[in-house]
Formats: sequence, structure tokens, C-alpha cells
Amino acid sequence: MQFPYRNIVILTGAGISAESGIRTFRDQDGLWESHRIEDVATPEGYYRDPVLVQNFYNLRRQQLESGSVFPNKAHEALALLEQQLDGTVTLVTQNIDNLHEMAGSKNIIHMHGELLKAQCSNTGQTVEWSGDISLDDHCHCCQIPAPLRPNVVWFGEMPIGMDRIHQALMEADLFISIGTSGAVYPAAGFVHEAAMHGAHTIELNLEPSEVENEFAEKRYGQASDIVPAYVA
Ligand code: BJW
Repeated sequence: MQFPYRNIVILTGAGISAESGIRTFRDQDGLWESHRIEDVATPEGYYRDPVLVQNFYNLRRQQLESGSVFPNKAHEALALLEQQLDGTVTLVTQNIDNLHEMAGSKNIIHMHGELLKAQCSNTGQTVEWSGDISLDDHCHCCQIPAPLRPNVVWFGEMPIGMDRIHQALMEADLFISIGTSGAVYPAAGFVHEAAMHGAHTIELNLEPSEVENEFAEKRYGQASDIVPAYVA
């Protein structure tokens, strides 16, 4: 393929899955309109009311497992890019859905976790999970049978795969950010890091993000239009 880059880091956010029917967080009708971040996306919220938090993620898991959610043209274009590029594509996603996997992408880092895994609340060990997680579900990976929690990264917790991500950003000649508001760190800082190491940077989003000024190039529109148009 003619794409003139060899080491590409792609950051995706909720906007890439919006056209597949998965709600974003900060848009109109986003998840944060009907849920308080402090209640459902912090460890403190989980310890205060684990049932509320498990329900929040159980409902989102049910949607993924309903068989009605599919990757869109943007996910598919990224999978094709990885297959056809004479080089490396590292796909760093903030999304906890599995649409990149369904589309065929392989080199994926789920920096904010995965909905289809559960985590031991004592050791952090993860297991594949389908169906609801209840307060009766316990992990037996160590001496203490600990409750299982969603395998997601809440505010104040360390995102997953940061060493690999920093390494990839250092080596990148192109950094593409897709469908993310740039409101949450460390992901919002990746553009700066990639640019410092010499990568070309481009934002593909519905509207300018909070860190739009950091990008060398920007294109705005629906992900299913602008992503295939850029990477094809
Ligand atoms: C379309 C579209 C279409 C729509 N086509 N586009 C002060 C300053 C700086 C940092 C901090 C600070 N205070 C605290 C921090 C750190 C904190 C943070 O960033 N806070 C901010 C609020 C400022 N970050 C953390 O705590 C992180 N950890 C950390 O920093 O660890 C280091 C550390 C640890 C311990 C001690 C000390 C340091 C963890 C962040 C965890 C975020 N977790 C969530 C929930 C995950 C599970 C779940 O899914 O429920 O992750 S919050 C939520 O936001 C989720 C997302 O991944 C994340 C980002 O959202 P995203 O993807 O950008 O979605 P939206 O809705 O915001 O945007 C969608 C975009 O798409 C929009 O722009 C639309 O326009 C666009 N769009 N439709 C194209 N069709």
C-alpha cells in the first residue's frame, strides 16, 4: 500500500464506536449525562455502592453481547491498514468494547480495560467474562476469595500498557487520534509526546477536541467517512 508511514500509533476513543450504537461519554446523550462520574467511574464510587457500578457495566456488557453491535467502516479501515501496511500499527484504544477485535485488528492495547473481562479486586488478575458480574462472583486466584469487579480503569487508577504505549509513541512516524474529546489524561497527552519524538500528528473527530491545537493536521466529520478516506 502507498501509505507513506512505517510506525503508526492510532489512539481511538468513544467516537469511533458511536456509529455502531455505543454511547459516548461527553456528547449530548452521552453516558455522563445520566451517570455521575464519581459514582460509576472511580474506585471510591465502587466501594460506596458496588451494585450500582456493577449494574452500570452489566448493562453495557449486555449491549455488547446482544449480537446487535457491529464494527463500522472506521474500525474496518483500521484493521485493513494493519493488515496491508509494510510496517507496524499499534492501536491504543480507550474503549472497553471489542469492536476493533471484531473488525480484525490484532495489535491492540486496551488502555482503559475490557468489558468482556473481569478483574480480581484483590490481585488485579483478569479472567474472560460473559454475562453479568454479581456481588456473589468471587475470584480464587489467591488465598482470599475476593469479589470480581469490571476490568476497567477508573479515575485515579493507572491505565494499562503504559510502557508499551510510551515506546510506540517514541518510535512513531505518524500519530492518529480518532473519536476522542481529549478530556482525559494520560491519553490526551499522547499527541504531544508523539510530536516531540518527530511524528506527524492528525486528529480525526466529529469536532475539535480539547487538545486540537497540538495536532499538525485535522479533519472533522463522522468517523465512518473520514477514517477510511484518510487511511485508504
Ligand atoms: C465522533 C463521533 C463520530 C462522536 N465520529 N467522532 C488534572 C489535570 C490533568 C489530569 C488529571 C487531573 N486530575 C486528575 C487527572 C488524571 C485523570 C484525568 O484525566 N482527569 C481529567 C478529568 C482531567 N486521569 C486518570 O485518573 C487516569 N489515570 C491516571 O492518570 O493514572 C495516573 C495516576 C494514577 C494514580 C495516581 C496518580 C496518577 C485514568 C483515566 C480513566 C478514565 N476512565 C474512563 C472510564 C473507563 C471505563 C468505561 O468505559 O466506563 O474512560 S472515563 C471515560 O473517558 C472513559 C473513556 O475512555 C475516557 C475518554 O473518553 P472519550 O473516549 O474521549 O469519549 P468522549 O465522550 O469524551 O468523546 C467522544 C468524542 O468523539 C467527542 O469529541 C465527539 O465529538 C467525538 N465523536 N461521535 C467521530 N461519529
